Amino acid sequence: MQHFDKKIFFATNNSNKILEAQHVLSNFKILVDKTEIKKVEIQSDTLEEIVLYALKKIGKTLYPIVIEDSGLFIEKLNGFPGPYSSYVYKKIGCIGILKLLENENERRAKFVSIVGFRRDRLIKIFRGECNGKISYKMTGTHGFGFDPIFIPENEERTFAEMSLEEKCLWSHRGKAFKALGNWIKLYKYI
Ligand code: ITT
Repeated sequence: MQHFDKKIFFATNNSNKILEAQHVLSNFKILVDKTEIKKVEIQSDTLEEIVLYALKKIGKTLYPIVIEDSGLFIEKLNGFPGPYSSYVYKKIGCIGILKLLENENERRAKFVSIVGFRRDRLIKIFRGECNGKISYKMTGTHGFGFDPIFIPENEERTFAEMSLEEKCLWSHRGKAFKALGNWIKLYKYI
């Protein structure tokens, strides 16, 4: 049985995000629980703005809340889909992205994750990035979203071919939640 000292509440509809956050934060003895609090999502060109707006909308809370906004930024497509990744994934999926990059050798891309923390009036933002490239075909069955077409730097496998533990070592979300964990540990904020 794992022992947890602290607990934070994650406002998200994406259960994979909760699993990944829990994996990273268990190293800091922090338990992650889902909350029914809604993440109000505005459309914006920056993930930071989306996260800050949502954190402000949550209002003052006694317990610590986190939210996260992430996106896939493809170099050749001038950063598309970026902050619109969720919508684009629902509309065209991995196959649609592969089509947009058909016959294209410049396939560099990066995932970005912005994690927002709020407790009472205190708001903090953490950023994680993962450079890589878009594969030529979908491979792997793990993970979610664009995992089957994203190959992180210094790897030959897509995120979808890795275990959750391996993905979190390199991933944007892994880095952002690790930064949150380190900050909580340092300042004993919860
Ligand atoms: P919440 O807003 O409720 O947290 P969401 O899935 O809608 O959940 P985002 O608005 O942050 O999350 O959308 C980011 C999208 O980018 C997500 O739906 C995926 O399609 C894609 N994405 C982000 N991180 C990813 C990852 O680690 N692996 C694969 N795709 C990812």
